[in-house]
Amino acid sequence: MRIAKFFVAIVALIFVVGSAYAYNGIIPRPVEFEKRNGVFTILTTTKITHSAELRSSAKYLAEYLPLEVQESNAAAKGNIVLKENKNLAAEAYTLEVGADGIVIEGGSNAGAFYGVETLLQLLPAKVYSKQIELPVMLGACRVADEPKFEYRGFMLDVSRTWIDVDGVKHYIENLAHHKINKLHLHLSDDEGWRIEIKSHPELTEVGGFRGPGSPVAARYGKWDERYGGFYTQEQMKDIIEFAAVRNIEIIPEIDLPGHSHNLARVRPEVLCNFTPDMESSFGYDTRSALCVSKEDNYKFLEEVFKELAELFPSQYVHIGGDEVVTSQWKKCPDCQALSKQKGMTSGAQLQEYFMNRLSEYIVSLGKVPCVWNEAINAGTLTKQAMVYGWESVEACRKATKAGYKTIVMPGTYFYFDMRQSAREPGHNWAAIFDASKILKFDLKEQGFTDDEIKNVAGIQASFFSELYISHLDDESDYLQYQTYPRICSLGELAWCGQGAEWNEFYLRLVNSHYSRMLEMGIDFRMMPPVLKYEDGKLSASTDDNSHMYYSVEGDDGVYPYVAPIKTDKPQMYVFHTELGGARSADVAVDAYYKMIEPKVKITSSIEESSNNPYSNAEGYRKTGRTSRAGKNGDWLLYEFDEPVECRRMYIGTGYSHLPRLLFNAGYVEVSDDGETFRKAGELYLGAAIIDEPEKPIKAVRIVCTEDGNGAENVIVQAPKVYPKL
Ligand code: TNX
Repeated sequence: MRIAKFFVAIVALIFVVGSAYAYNGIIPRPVEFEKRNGVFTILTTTKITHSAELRSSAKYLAEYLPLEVQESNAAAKGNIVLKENKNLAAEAYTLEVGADGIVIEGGSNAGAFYGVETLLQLLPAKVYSKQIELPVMLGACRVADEPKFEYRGFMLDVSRTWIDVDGVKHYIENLAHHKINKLHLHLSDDEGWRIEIKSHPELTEVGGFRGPGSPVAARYGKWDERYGGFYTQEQMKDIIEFAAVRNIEIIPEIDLPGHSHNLARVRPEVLCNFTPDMESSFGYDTRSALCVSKEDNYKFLEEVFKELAELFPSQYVHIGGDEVVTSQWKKCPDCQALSKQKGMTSGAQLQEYFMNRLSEYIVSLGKVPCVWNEAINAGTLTKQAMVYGWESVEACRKATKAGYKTIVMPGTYFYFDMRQSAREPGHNWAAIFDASKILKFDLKEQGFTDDEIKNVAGIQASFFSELYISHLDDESDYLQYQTYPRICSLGELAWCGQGAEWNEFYLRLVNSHYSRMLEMGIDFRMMPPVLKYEDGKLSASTDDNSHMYYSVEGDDGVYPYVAPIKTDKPQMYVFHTELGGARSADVAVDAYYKMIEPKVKITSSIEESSNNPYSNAEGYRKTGRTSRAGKNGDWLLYEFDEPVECRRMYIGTGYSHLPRLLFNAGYVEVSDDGETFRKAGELYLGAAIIDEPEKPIKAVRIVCTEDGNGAENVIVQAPKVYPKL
């Protein structure tokens, strides 16, 4: 046993020493990297010289290195020289660091830009703070590099959670450091319209905000405040320019004809011609899909897209097409008449009629219409459209097979709103995965044939932000925590065409890239510490030079972890690591997470839904639902057969991971005899946590204090009961 362990340690050591400096820790790894003898010293007098075409990349470099920039074709010694080399592909570059200077040759300004990005990675991480002090010494080397995918994208949902101009710019800056070259902005959704349209100012003036005072109900948090924002066209031009300097193209999306609840609240005339049943939502019209039979809708959308096509230089315009509630069209006599007249038999065909009409218009503007993968389900969508495959690998393959140019981004590998391990925040509908899984994505291994691969236009990841808004006050930034280092893996995969072996990549990440990200101002996620309980001692370890901390159940303190903890109750301890703004998830031994399921009866002032009775939640496996939204004075009562002794009880409305379909506001009451109740706190995001109750709990009641919430009903969760440790 001992010998085996020793052997493993030696092999690991050889591995570490052998590969710690693979590619000099560059991410994404370059095609060729050769270390050479000698050094070059960048002095305060060193100049950046460039040919005329490369001015933008030269000036960009000077943002990071405080050096004079000079336009010149003479390759003077001792300088950093940027020149164009037409023999290289547009985004390809070579970078040579020699005793005489640094030469970057780019196929175009874009290639030179990536040469500059690689040069930054060769410098001390401090360079990313834009405050590096010269002189700086640099080891000689030669890099030759080019990307495999022309389209290396990332999508940011600025609708559910508003991200302002500076936030987007900061994000763009860091995407560029990872050699991503497309930023797809999800500019509209049910919860907000984020881009100014001059011919229809109401879209942003009204639809840019939700909550009190807006026809659009609050959602996912910030219930008591007017919440939102939008980009004026001037601001967007500024973002587009900022991105262009960093070789990033901004692709706008207006999500249609579904996900349009916001638009429908601002312009109710876009909806279908029937009066919906609004009893359960107290008169609030929750419909989200545009009517496809109204000519005025096409006229309106043409006005919108005409402005967008002029504003965004990108060749792509995304028109959405996901998750349309087609049942709305079934109730609309006009949509039904259209369907009949065209000989259609399904909602999918009606959707494609809509997408085709819009696509035709987009094409007439000289742009490529882009759609989510559902938009080809009926098989009638124009082949001029480009498909974004998100639902599954199969959906991506289906699009490529049908002959569509396709952006491959199945949620199982590329949705960075998925949680990174079982107990971290995030969605889980597609998968639970961390940065290591993305590197394993391989088109061939996923079954794509050579012909299908020809239609793969690129790779993209996305961050949908419905969970972001309720995390805004967290210490570390949720967006960055969810997306880094997963974006490091995305950059590696999209640039190199294939991922890397995780252990090798992880060394580049930990040994070189963590410190770069800290200087970039990224609050990234680190791998959780590994816990071991042996011989009455609980120990924690990490492999990334981070600092370990622990807390003890029932005690508010957080303590640095310095040595194994002697204890017979390892389940009392929760650990995490920190490094600057970076953080790992919390971890404890399994017993800490154990829950009990005491027999409970759930009743309410609101009638239960017949499909989802409250007994679902009593069974601890599924959720129940009310038959309508909650109003002031409504209550849910949880009565236990026997008083429950526990250290914590969580009673929640809404999804457990997503604040939706809940009591927006209210309080919780506890009883130890089932008769008399005392207030035990306010609801937070629809839920109550009762910590360290003094006596066993016989019953809990949550009381709603706000009318309606723009939803049709309320989800009733099973209680979560944590036993005493
Ligand atoms: C699916 S992806 C959606 C989004 C959600 C996301 C959550 C897509 C085209 N539609 O509306 O935010 O899942 O992961």
